[in-house]
Amino acid sequence: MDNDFLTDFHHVATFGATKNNGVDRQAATAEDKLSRDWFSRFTREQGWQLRTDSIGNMFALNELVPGAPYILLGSHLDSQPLGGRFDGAYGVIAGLHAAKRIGHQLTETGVQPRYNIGVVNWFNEEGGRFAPSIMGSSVFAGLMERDRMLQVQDLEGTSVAQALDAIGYLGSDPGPEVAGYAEIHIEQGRILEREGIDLGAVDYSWYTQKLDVEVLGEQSHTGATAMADRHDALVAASKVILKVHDVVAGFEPESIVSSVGRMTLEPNSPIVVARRVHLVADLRAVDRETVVEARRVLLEQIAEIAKEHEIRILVNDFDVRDIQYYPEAGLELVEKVGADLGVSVRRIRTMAGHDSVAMNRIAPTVMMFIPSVDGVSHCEREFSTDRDMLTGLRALSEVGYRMVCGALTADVAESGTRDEESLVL
Ligand code: HGY
Ligand code: MN
Ligand code: MN
Repeated sequence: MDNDFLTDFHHVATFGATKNNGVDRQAATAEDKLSRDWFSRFTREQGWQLRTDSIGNMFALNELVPGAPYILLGSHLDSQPLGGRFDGAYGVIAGLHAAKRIGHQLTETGVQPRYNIGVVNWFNEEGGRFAPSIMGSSVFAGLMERDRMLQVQDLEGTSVAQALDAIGYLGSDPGPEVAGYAEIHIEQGRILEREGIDLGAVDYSWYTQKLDVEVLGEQSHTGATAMADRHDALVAASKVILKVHDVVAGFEPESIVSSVGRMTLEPNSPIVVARRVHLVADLRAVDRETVVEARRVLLEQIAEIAKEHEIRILVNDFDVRDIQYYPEAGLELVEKVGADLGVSVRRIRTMAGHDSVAMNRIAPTVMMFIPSVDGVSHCEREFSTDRDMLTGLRALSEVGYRMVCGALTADVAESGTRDEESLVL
């Protein structure tokens, strides 16, 4: 079974493969279609039901208990541009193989499960082509409005709806009723590797937001316009980019991270002073207060830059994601499974966003990490070992099996509500 997983994992990594061992499989591209078609084939080969909903989320459903809700395992098959082959894809392929193992285990043991088992490939978790990120799972969880997301356009002006329709994955199926969700993912950081730990049990997610910055100067001739007459949007934007980088110096080391990752320039001619620059800044921190204070400092500095260059700079907040705490029962479940499997486990926060952050709002959710070599991600150098992937697959299979049999949800059902004070809703 391990080899089946590894064969599938390394096969899916060929879809959108780049020459430096990465993948470029952005949401609803032809490359994404290849991975979606593979997901569909795998589902049908198992005799499971395949559903695609109206924001392109795909569900592979194995109905064990007629009419019962599903324990969903999953993640996302889309990638960043020139991204890594592990981010997301590992969780979807491990989810499929874990669901297969769970089905076999139930048949062999004759245990009557409480719930059904399903696997999900969420649409556009990455947000590289269509912003915001974590889109498909957020629409599913009711956190983003589906029709608005279907109209979101990429830089070429193609909408989500048009792109999904073009690859044949603009569905209309209802999503499954969910009793619980479990996701396994690469850590995308250095902690597990540095401490030699096999598995991370994610206990909370950092506070994050994006800043949409529009720098509006005046177009003019780079050769004929006097310097005193220029209102150069690119010079002002460059100062904003540096301020976004430098703002973290005002806080505890590694308590906040920030970068501008996207910049578009108009008219982008070598002989024209730029009239407009559009930037997206990503701010994330251990707590809300730190992001709010960093944002306040940046808005002040941006106002000064606008005044100095006699131009307008418009700043809007978006993709704001509050800190979230994963249920204590789920953390204990991962720790118990780790002990039973003889793998080391530690609790760990996530700085990156994940589909589990959305799902944690609507169902008891478990999020696990395996080590990332050198802690890198969203780049072709992203790497995790086969050994660590197989350890994670074993853990996901066991966690999923216990959830299908009622763990986590049974505790939740008996306690009436989830550990509310630990969840920020
Ligand atoms: O937003 C995130 O952190 C994820 O990588 N899309
Ligand atoms: Mn991811
Ligand atoms: Mn990612």
